Amino acid sequence: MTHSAVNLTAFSAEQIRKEFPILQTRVNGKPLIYLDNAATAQKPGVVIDRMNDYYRNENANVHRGIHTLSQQATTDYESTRKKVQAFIHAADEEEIIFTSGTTESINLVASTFARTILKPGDEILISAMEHHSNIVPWQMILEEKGGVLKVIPINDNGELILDELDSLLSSKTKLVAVSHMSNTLGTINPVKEIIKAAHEKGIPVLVDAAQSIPHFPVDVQDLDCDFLAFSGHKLFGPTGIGILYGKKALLDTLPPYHGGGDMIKTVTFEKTTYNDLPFRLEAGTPNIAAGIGLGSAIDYVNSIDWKSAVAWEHELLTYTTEKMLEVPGLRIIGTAANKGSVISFVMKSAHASDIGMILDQEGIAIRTGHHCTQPLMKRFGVPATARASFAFYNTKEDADALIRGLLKINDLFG
Ligand code: C6P
Repeated sequence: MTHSAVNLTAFSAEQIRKEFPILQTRVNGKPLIYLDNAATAQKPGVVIDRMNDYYRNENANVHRGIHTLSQQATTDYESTRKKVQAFIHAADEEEIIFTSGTTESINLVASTFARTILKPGDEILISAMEHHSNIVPWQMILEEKGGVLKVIPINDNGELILDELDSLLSSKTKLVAVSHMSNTLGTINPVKEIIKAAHEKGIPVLVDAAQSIPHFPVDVQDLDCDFLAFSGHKLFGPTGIGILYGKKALLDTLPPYHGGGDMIKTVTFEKTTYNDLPFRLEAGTPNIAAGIGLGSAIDYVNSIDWKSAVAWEHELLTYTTEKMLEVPGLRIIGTAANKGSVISFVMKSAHASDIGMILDQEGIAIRTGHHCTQPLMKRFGVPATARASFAFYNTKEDADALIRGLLKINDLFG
């Protein structure tokens, strides 16, 4: 992705951050500096207000009621499906399935698609940098079916070693599941290339877009992915709502996921017939407020200058990386050539949890630990890292405060 053509002076993170109420607050007596966006992003006021408005003025169940409020709630909730379709450029509205988040989206594919097709000895291919959500559901179904998990290795920069892809894609491979952007390393993976290679052998691909979706445009038709999963809460929307995109031809073949209301056409004690897509895969009352909130978050993201936002995050990444490399004893884990705005690091002077605690006293929120990527920690020979992750509302002043905090840690522990 090129960033040079964008006029960054016209993009004002200072202006944008005013729209996020929590970014005006103080933590431990200091102005909040929020650098834990990979865990969850903050929500603009419009999203919070929209959800409040639903509960105050519109609250009703969806898809069921003939009364005005239910009709209104259904229209508003379903409008999010259309917004998501446009946002990721899906060919059909029925390809958008509401779930509770990335984790549930992946589990849905494991419980339906993988459960149907896997035979003993079959393989699922993932990568060495996957989040536990894109490892464990596959392990569970492979254990049940007697299959094998295969892993694309990574180099010391945290980039996939794609030379090995061809030999890893065998006649036994039934699915490839790979992250678009690593939550721990920031690496942006060449998923389009992986999808092309897998498709040449007739193998479908699931993309874990939990981290990519808030940072750059994702076009499912351009990628040609078969499934794609993401969470609303990382896209400046609420928790409890996520998306599974699937190609219609594939989704049509899936058995139901959960049984219950909304996913049926007719029920008798002898036999149940199932609803059409997308409802067949969405049993029970959904998280209506969160669905409506996600629609509002997509409207919000569509209203900002996306190209400049992408470029600004890249600028923040470069700026912060350069300054961090000047901090004595600090090592960055994840130095891929193509990286999103996530920086994992370790320090000689302090353990990751100490780094997190000292920064917290300064009002700076980062994440510490294994980031739900324990195999990746093992690969890099570290028990944990500290991780600063940026969104377009972060500023260079935020980065400067982080660096001051890290230097203070060296003074305290060094
Ligand atoms: N990563 C992080 O701090 P859920 O929890 O379902 O919204 O998302 C799971 C998930 C799946 N894949 C990737 C690449 C992710 O980064 C995450 C969530 C957060 O890194 C919380 S562990």
